[in-house]
Amino acid sequence: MRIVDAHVNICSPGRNFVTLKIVTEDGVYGLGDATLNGRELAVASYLRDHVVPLLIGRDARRIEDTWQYLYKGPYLRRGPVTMTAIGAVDTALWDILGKTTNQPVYRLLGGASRDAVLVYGHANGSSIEDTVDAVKRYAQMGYRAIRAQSAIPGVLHAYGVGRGTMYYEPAEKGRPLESVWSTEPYLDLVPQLFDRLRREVGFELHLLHDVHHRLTPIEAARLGKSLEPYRLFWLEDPVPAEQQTSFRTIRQHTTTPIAIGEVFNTIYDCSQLIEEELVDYIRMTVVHGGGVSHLRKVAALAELHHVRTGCHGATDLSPVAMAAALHFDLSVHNFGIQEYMRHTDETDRVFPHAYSFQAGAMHPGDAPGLGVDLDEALAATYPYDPAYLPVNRRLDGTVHSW
Ligand code: EZ4
Ligand code: CO
Repeated sequence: MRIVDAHVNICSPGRNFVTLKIVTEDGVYGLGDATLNGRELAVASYLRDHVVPLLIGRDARRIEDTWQYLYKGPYLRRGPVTMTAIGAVDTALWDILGKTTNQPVYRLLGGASRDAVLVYGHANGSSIEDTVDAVKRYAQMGYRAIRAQSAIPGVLHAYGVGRGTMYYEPAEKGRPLESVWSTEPYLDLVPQLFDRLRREVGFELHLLHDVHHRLTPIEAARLGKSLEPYRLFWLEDPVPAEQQTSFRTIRQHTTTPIAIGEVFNTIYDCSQLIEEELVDYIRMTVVHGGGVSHLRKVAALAELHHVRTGCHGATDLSPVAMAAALHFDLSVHNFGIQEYMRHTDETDRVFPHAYSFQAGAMHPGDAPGLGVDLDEALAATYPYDPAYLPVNRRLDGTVHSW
C-alpha cells in the first residue's frame, strides 16, 4: 500500500494547528498532529521540504521501519522540531492502518485495558476563592480529577491563570507577553490553596498542580513536603528537567507524586528518571514524543519501574493528538491519567471527532483508525496567525524558566 501524497495543513481556528495528511494509493488517508506551539512553521517546513518527498512511494504499513528511517536517516537526531515531524508521520500511519483494517487504533495496540480513560480538567482562578469556585464547577461537570492553579497576589500573569473559565490558552497573538514571577509568595500560597480546597471539597476528588518548571530542586522538595497533607494526585514539572539527577533531591524529601515530561521528545529524556524511579508519571504524548510507536516504548520502560502515563493534553495539541492519546491511554496497561483541556467549538468543528467525555472519563470511540477528521475547506477559512507563549521574568527583570 504505497503512499502517493502527503501534505501539511496549517490553520488557526482560535489557535494555530499544523496537521499532516498522508494519502495512500487506494485513497485512504491518515492524519497526524504536527503542532509545535510558537514554532509551528519550522515543523511545517521540516515536513514539506524534507520528509514528504521521502514518504512518496513508501509502504504505509511499514510503521516501525518508517519511524527508524526518519529518526536515524538525518544523522542529527532528536529535538522538538524533528520529533514532532516524526510523531506526525507515525500517528498518520497508525490512522491509516486502523482504517484499512477497519479497527480503532486502540485495538491494534493490544485492545482496551480499561473501559474508559480518567481525565483531569484545569481549574484556574485569580485568587484562592476563585480557584475553589472553579474546582467546584469542574466537579459539577463530572470531573473526578482537577488541576488547580491560582494567581499570586501582586504577581502579574502568574502561570495557569486563564482569560476564560473553560478555555485556557497561554499563547498570545503577536509578540510574546512578558509575565512576572516571584518564588517566595508562590511557595507560601500553594499550600494555602490546597488546604482550603481539601477543607471545601474533601478528599474524594483527585487534585493536581503544575509548577511549570519554575523552582529549584530544594524549593520543589519543600513544596512537595508542604503539600503532603493534601494528598495530591501529582505535582507537575517541579523543576526544569534537562538535568535528570535534580529529581534525586526532590525524591529524598517528599512523598508527593511527581509528574514530568510534556516537553520531552524521546525516551532518552526520561530514561534515568524512570530507571532510578525518581518520578511517578510520565507526561510525554504522541505529538512531541515521537508518535504512538515511540510512546509505547516509553510506557513499556515505565511499566517496569512503577511509573504510569499521564499524557499532556493542552489545547495547543490538536484534536488529532487528543484522539491518538486516547487510543494509547485506553490500551496501555500502566496508564495513570490523561490531561483534557477542552478545545473551543471552532476547533472542534474543524476537527470532527469520535472521542467523547462522560462522568470524568473519555473514550476514543470505535471508528476505524483514530476517529478524527480534518475539514480542510473550513480550515482554509482560518489562516495562520502567529502567537507565542509568554516570556517569564523575575521581579528584577531576570529571565526565568517558563
Ligand atoms: O503550558 O502546553 O500541563 N499543561 C501545560 C500546558 C502548557 C502548554 C504550553 O504550550 O503545562 O498548558
Ligand atoms: Co504542564
